[in-house]
Amino acid sequence: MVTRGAVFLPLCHLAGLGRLARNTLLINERFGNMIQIGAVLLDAELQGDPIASYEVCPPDCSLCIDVCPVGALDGETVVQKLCRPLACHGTERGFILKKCNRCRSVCPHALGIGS
Ligand code: B12
Ligand code: SF4
Ligand code: SF4
Repeated sequence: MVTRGAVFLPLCHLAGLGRLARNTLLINERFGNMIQIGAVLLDAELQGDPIASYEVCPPDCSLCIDVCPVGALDGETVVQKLCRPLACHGTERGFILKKCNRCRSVCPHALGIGS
């Protein structure tokens, strides 16, 4: 199982696991964006699910962009330098604290589309 070394979101999209939303996170129809992604490397060829085509972001929704305290989102990407100190805060003792995940929790699809 790997969590680094591959950029998951485009791979997940191509594997049919969901769509990328304006908050730059993957939304799965059933589980929303509250999914932790991992990968297992295999030397077998597997059949992916069809690429997801459901709508994830209503045209007029910008809740995630508006809620970001550091203005890191523009609807297409995230400015890592602005987000990282909040999303991935390192303590003096070497622990990582997630001080912010507002763009994730504010989303009406956080727990699934239509949930
Ligand atoms: C570095 C990293 C960060 C950085 C930078 C984020 C970023 N988007 O680059 C920081 C520290 C800011 C960060 C923050 C957070 N992250 Co983060 N992060 C990662 C990590 C380790 C690598 C991503 C990376 O390399 N980005 C660098 C470049 C490539 O990103 P980019 O140029 O913006 O490209 C992205 C998009 O443009 C798009 N993209 C690019 N090319 C293409 C092509 C196609 C065809 C498509 C469809 C898409 C696409 O996907 C790219 C990858 O994100 C991944 C895990 C992984 N191994 O992938 C988790 C990951 C993306 N993070 C995750 C999460 C949950 C968060 C936070 C919510 C953490 C929190 N506080 O709880 C915040 C959210 C901030 C946000 N709105 O994005 C989850 C997302 C789960 C999901 N449902 O989507 C992941 C997948 C971790 C996991 N194991 O589940 N993260
Ligand atoms: S995790 Fe917080 S700081 Fe980072 S993009 Fe989301 S709302 Fe902005
Ligand atoms: S808050 Fe609105 S714009 Fe942002 S990801 Fe969720 S549905 Fe899309």
